[in-house]
Order: sequence, then structure tokens, then C-alpha cells
Amino acid sequence: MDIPPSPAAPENNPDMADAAPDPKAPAVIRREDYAPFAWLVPEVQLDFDLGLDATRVVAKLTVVRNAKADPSPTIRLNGDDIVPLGVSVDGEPTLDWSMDGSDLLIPLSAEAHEITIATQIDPSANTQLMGLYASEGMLCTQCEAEGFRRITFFPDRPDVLSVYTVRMRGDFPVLLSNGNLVAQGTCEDGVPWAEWHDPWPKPSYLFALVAGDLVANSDRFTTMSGREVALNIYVRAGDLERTGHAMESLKASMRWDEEVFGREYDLDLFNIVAVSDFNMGAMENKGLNVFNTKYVLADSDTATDADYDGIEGVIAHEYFHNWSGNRVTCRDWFQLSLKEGITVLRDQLFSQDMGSAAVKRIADVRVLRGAQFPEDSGPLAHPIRPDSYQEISNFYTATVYNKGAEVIRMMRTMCGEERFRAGCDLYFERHDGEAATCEDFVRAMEDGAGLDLSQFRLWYSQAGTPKLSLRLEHEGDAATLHVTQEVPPTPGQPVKQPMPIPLQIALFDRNSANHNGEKLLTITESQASFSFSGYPKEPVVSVNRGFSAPVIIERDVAQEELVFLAAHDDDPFARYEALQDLVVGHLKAAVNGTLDEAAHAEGEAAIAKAIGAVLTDDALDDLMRGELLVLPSETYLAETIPVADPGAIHAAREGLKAHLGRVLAADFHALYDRAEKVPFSLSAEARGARKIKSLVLSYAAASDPAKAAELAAQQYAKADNMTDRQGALMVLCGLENDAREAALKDFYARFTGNALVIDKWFALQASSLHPRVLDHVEALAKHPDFTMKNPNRVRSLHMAMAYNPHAFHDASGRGYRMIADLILALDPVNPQTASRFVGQLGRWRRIEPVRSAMMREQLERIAAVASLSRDTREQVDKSLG
Ligand code: B3K
Ligand code: ZN
Repeated sequence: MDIPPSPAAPENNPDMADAAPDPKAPAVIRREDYAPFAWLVPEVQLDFDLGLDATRVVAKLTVVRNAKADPSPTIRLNGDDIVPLGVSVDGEPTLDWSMDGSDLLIPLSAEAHEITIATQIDPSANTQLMGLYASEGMLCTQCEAEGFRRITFFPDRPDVLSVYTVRMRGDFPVLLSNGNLVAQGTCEDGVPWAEWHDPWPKPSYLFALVAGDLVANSDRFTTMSGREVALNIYVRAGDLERTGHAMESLKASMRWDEEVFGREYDLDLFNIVAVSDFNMGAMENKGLNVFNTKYVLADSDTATDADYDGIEGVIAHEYFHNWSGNRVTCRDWFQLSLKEGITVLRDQLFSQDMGSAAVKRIADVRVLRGAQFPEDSGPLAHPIRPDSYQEISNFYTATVYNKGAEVIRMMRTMCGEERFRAGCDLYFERHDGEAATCEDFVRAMEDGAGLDLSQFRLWYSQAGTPKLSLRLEHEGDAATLHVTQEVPPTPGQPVKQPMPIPLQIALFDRNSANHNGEKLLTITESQASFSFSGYPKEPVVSVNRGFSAPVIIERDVAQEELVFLAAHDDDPFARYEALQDLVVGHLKAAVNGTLDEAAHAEGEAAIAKAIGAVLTDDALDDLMRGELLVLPSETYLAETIPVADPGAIHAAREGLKAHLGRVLAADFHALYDRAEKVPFSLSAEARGARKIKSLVLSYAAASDPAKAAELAAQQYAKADNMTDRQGALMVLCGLENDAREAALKDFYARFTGNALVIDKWFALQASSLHPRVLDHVEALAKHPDFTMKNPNRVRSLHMAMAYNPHAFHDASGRGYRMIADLILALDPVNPQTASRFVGQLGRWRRIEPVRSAMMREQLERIAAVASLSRDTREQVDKSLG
């Protein structure tokens, strides 16, 4: 539970019993306070008179008393930054309404009414990018979670489901909304109009409208029952040629969801619109997904292989929401993981099937460890189903999304694919058309998949990453694995109960390097022991295979066992993990100063042997080889140390990279030479070759900068695709030489006008290992192409810097100051994006004292500003609290 700083319930806190509520303290919304809304809104009709600077909205709501809720003499309609220009009830204009804060209250006496409300908004002034806003001459909406209330007054909560009819007129060639186009034409004054109708009842957060001068890549899809669906991806005219991959990804997602989850699309039309100004990746509005251009546009000159993967995954994610999110939505925002956890799992499984399952699993675990583990061990830790919030936008987190996906993946591991499918089928069947809860999902899994999840429910309510300590005992022919588990305290949850942890293991015979099958152990207590007979020799244990549980494993394991597993484990994740453990163990000891010279050399030698084997193992494909060659990140290393010294971690990791680059130079370069000969294509082989080239360059940059600069400059000059070009420029950016300046200049000139590629130009410089990276970031913030109004640009520059430990944790504290300055400047413009930066400073308790004090000081500087948004205020107060 994430207890906010404002008043805890007086009964739980005797000191507060008599205290008057602080009027300035933001309201805390609690899960336990859920009550159904007093009114149903079966139908909504919206009329828009669209303009970039002034849009008039007339909303007609049919409201009926909700027999399942406590009766109310008024209806409360949420608003944010809007005023009612006129209110009618049952066709009669009325002044009998009042405002409560930003909400509109209208007294209603009968069982059913029709309410009409007029509002006017200025989309161009909407820099928050929530509600209806203007982006480069077009209009678009973002309503999740609470943006609809910035368009019109409405019960803006996900459990109020309505059928929408939308009419709009405006001087834009393309006018889109959810559902099906009913009619369109031109008004007498020559202005285009259109009417849309969405037959599926939906909450307001799924409403969308787009108006602009757009062109479409159009295609068709025939569903499994033979229905024809028209598909369109709308972009600006110049971007049309870069929509092919997105369209292929969409069709593949539609087919996959039918085949794997039995889910069919349910409208005759599916539209996607790409927009450059967007707070996140994309949004699953019913029948009208709105996307950040970053997750739509790609060709080989401008997008990397990682960009292609990102598009495939996000297109799938948003499409999959049509069932897991839209057909079955959330009762309240505490249930966010109900739709996000399952949908992330669905997109992960899809991408596993589209490419290399092993590589995708490793990448997903890397994201979890890099983003979610730090969240779970810091001041913003919360369970996947939080108990309270001040600003819901702060809860679109790696915990709700990625840990949420891991929790459902564990259910799948425990029951197997077939039973998991039966559980999902039951969930969709039971709750179709409803606003459901996490508990509904768990029950459907119990009933449909036959799992007993009574104890497992703790995964929904307890925050913190469980730690397992393992010890193997060997006697006679029996091997016994002793396991203890501990779930660390988190804010508001000082004491935890043991959780059920499904741990996939295998016991390897040292001589044959074989095992006799995987075993799934479920640890349900604080301590457990599992015995296995038939092992006259002590086996080598491979644990948490496939990352079967999102936990931290601590075990005393000999270096040679890790080397053994790194070479022989048949589970690709476990093989990767063995190498990571080997490196983490060595670097932690190096940072802690517990290695004498001999032990240091021994550690390096063991790692070099294991990495050397990876370089030369012909059985590995290059994509997997590439994964194995990525050293654990500095963030992940810091996470494994109670109080970390980022400077020491950086030095130790770079030192190891340099050592490996030196002693394995011949193998690295042989690999590079081979990879260089593979011509460009999107095949796995060619993608693998590109991944290898960039990795070799980065090892070379640490061990032999001059050689690296020469190779990178050559690669840059010869590049016929963005992956090679970016890989080369990334390495050059970290080095001090003329080639760096020349390549940066060339890159900028070559791609001027392509915002997504110019984003890369900013990001590469901000994430570089260059000693003057902070000077570069400071200068770039003054570059004419930098703007705080475009979230992609801010992420490219400041987010890239904040997640570059070498820059952010600069010993002078300048990185912290720059991020605090950014938060303060961005907060009034776009609070959602600003508050996303706070978490980095919020890590102060886990950082060595000198830096820690400086981080805290910056948080205090932010906290002292009275006018902070609710978003930033909540994160800053919790980070200090
Ligand atoms: N559901 C949206 C996220 C909305 C975020 C609002 N702050 C995208 C997604 O998860 O698919
Ligand atoms: Zn989602």
C-alpha cells in the first residue's frame, strides 16, 4: 500500500483524531471507498463545432437512476478547466445548478432525464495534452484516465458505460470518432461534417475524436467468422510510405488474437491515427486508436530494429485492449492492472511468437529489472492493485503494467497454456460488457483454469519484490534445496506475508551437462525444503528458469557453476541469467572493495572465459548472442546493493568492459568482420548481425577508443540503415574526436525535418558516455529544435539524461539540479510528463550519502513550490516522506 503524506484515517492514527483537515492537502482517493454511481448514462450525444483555438461542445446525456446505487437528489458531473455555458434539463434551459470545485451539480427529481450542457474549449492552449488538444494543425483527444472531463461535464469514471453518437463539423478533410461512420457531408457554408456511432457501450476514457488533414494507408482484414474489417492508418501526407510495418503488425495481431485467445474484432472499421504530440505510446480508444508517431512510422533509413519491435508490440498491445480493456473494462482505476497486466502479457506472448521467444523474454525481464524493481524498492512502491492515490496518472507504472503481466504469467505457468486459455475464456464470457475488478479475473482463473488462488491474491495486495535465498545440501544421493523467502517492507506495508512463488528449476549432471526434466516448485511459506533423490554427485541447479517468478534470488553459488550454466543451460533465459549473475557477483565485490588483486583477476578471467564461449559458440544465433553479451545495467547493479555508489559502479562496469574488449579483441573483431558481410534485410540473421556490430563497437570503445572511433566512423559512413547508423553514432557520441562532430553534423543535416530521427539525435547525445555530456545536454536544451511542448523531445533529451547514470549521477550534483530545473519548468506545461522525472531523484535513500544529500536537496527545492501540479506534488511528497 502506498500511503500518501496527507491524513491517514484518524482511527488508524490517534495523533490525527482531532486535527482539522488541511485544505491544501490533495484529496486521497481510496479503493475501499468505491461506490457505484447514482445514475446510469445509457446514451450520449456529442456535437462538436471544431476549431483549433475554439471548439464548442454540446453534450446530451440520457440519465436514468441506478437501482444498484444509493439514490441521490443531484447528479455530479466531473469537469476540469471548463465552465458550463448553458445547461438544460429535459429540453428546458435551467440555472438550477451549482459548482463544487470543478464539478457540476444538477438537482434531478425523476427517474430519468435528458441533460444538455454546452462548453467551449481552446485546444491550442491545451499543453497538458489531456482532453481535446491541437497538434501541428490537427485536433485529437486523449481521455484516459480523466481527460474527458476537460471536454465536457460527465461522470468521468470507468464504470459508467454509454453508447456514443458523435457529430462534428470543422474545416478539416478528415473527421473521425469511435465506431462506424454513419454519414458525412458538407454544410451550406462549405464546412465538412461527419456523424459517427459506436454501438458498443464504453466508458468516457475510451472516447476519441480526430480532425485533420490526413491520409490513410488502407487495407482489409477478414475475421475468423468471415466479417470484413476496413483498416486505416492515418498519418500526414509525407509519412504514408512509413506505415507498412504498422499495418502488417496490425493484421498479425488480429490473426494472433483469434488463434491464441479466440478473440475476434467486433466493428467493421479499425482506425489508427498517428500524432506527434502525445504523452505516452498509444491509446486504445474503441475503433480509433491514437498513437504516438514513434509507434507507427518506420522505414529502414529512419527506424532501428528496436523501433520496428516497439511498433509491433505497441500496435498489438492497443489492438488486444479491444477485448482486455474495452469489451471488459475496469470498475475503477485501482483495477488498472486488470486491463494493463493482461494486455502486456498478451503483447509479450505475441512478440515471442513473432520473433525469438528467448530474446523477447530476456528483453522483458531486463525492462522489469531496470524499471520495476527500482520502483518496488523505493518510496513510490505500490502493489499492482494500489489502495490509494492522489493523481491516477502517477499509477501508469512499471508495477501496474509489467509486474501486473508477470503476476498473470505466473498463473499461466502454474496451470499451463490450455487451462490458462480456459480461464481467460471464462473471464471474457462472464464479464463481457462489464466494468470488472482484479478479483473478477482471479475468480475466473480459479473457476476456469482450476487454480486455487487464495494465497496468490497477495500478489495483488502486497508491494515489494520478494527475495528468495537458496541453499543446496547434498548427502548420499539426495539433493535438498532449502529456500527462504522474504518480502521487504514498503511504504505503508511494514510487515508482509509469504507469497506463493512458482519456481521452475532443473538439476544438471555435471559430467553429461544434462538434466532429467524441469520441476515446478511452489514456495508458499517463509521457509521450505525440497528433496530430490538419484543424485550421487552434487547437481548444478538452474533456478527461476524462464524467469518463472518476478523475484530476486540470492544464493551462494560457485563461479564455476555459473560458468557451467552459462555454457550448458538449455533454458535460454537461465543461460543468460548465469552470465548476468557471474558479472553481477564480480562487479558487486569489485565495488564493495572485497576483492584482492588475485580474486579480481580470477573473476575477470571467469567472465572472459564465459563471454569468450558466447563469442565463438556456433550453435547460438546472433540475436541471442547479442543478449548474452549485454552486461547488467548500472541501474540493475545499483539495485543489488543496499546503498550504491553510482560512480564506483560506473567505473567497475566500464573497467570490466575494457578488460573484456582487450582480452577478447580478436574474437570480437572476427565476429564484427563476419557480421559486416551480412547484407541489410529484416531477417533474424541480418538483425542479429547488426546487433553484434553495435555491441562490438561498444566494447571496443571501452578498450581501444581510437580503434572504436575508426570503426564507428566507417560504419556510420557506410550505413544503409538506421540501426547501423545509430549504433555507430552512439559510440562516437561517447568519444572525444573529430569524427564525433562530423557524424553528428551529418546526421542532423540528413534528417532535418524528421522529428522522430531528430529525437534520436538529441537522445544519443544525452545518453552518451562523453565526459562533458551535461554540457551537451545544457546546450541542446537551448537548441532551436528543442521544445518543452513536445513530450517526445523532452524524453529524448532530459529523460535520456536522467536514465544515463554517468550523467545523472555526476559527482557535482549538476545532473540532479538540471532534472529538478526541468521538472519545475515543465510542470506548468505538462504535469503528467513532469511528474515522470521525480522517481529518479526519489532514489536518494539508496545512493551514497554525498550524492544522496544533493538529490534530496533538489526534491526539497521542488517541494517548496506551492503551485505544483497534483501529479508532481504527490510524487515529490512521497519521495521525501
Ligand atoms: N491505456 C493507455 C495509457 C493511458 C495513460 C494515461 N495517462 C495506453 C495503454 O496502456 O495501452
Ligand atoms: Zn495498455
